[in-house]
Amino acid sequence: MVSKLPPNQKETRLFPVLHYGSVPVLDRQGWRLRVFGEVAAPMEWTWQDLQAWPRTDIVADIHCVTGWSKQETVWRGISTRTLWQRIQPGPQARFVMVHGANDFSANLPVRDFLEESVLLADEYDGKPLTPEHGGPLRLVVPQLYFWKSAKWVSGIELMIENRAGFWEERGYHMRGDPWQEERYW
Ligand SMILES: Nc1nc2c(c(=O)[nH]1)N[C@H]1C(S)=C(S)[C@@H](COP(=O)(O)O)O[C@H]1N2
Ligand SMILES: [Mo]
Repeated sequence: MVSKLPPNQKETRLFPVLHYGSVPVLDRQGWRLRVFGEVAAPMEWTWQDLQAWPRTDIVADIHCVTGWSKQETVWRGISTRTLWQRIQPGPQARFVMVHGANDFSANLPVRDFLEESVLLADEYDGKPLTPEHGGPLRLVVPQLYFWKSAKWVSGIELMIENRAGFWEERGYHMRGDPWQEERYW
């Protein structure tokens, strides 16, 4: 059965590739995931380190603010809740800035970041995530417009106060709930 779409979205069966700038070439050897900001101690992990972490599978509909939605996309990766257990978040951390390549960033409330189905995904549809879709690692936040799902993630910054990310600075919504049509602000 096909689920309902948020207002003013159309289903696509393709998987459009959308981003600012060019696809970065990231080798897994030199890659690092850093957590910094409002944490007891900044931390970082190599690609090798992350291989020992448990994986979670999700099936989710994704919604791009430009109007396409793709239903039942299949992802595997690390639950943001797993990451959260491995860091020491400051008691005042309320927002997260996810940093990707080409100075991309996206801000979201900690509550959205820690929703059950939010992943740091390294597989799409049973295969390693391709560079154009954000490989080696991207965020997938199915409950918000897809621009919050930063590709080529290398950093996660915990924040006390909210701050606008890349598209948010250019007028996109600070939260981006597709069911409320939070496109711009
Ligand atoms: N690093 C980075 N991540 C990004 C973007 C970007 O420009 N840079 N664009 C966002 C937008 S607007 C969308 S719709 C999705 C598209 O992901 P896809 O190319 O895998 O469909 O990536 C999001 N993540
Ligand atoms: Mo988008």
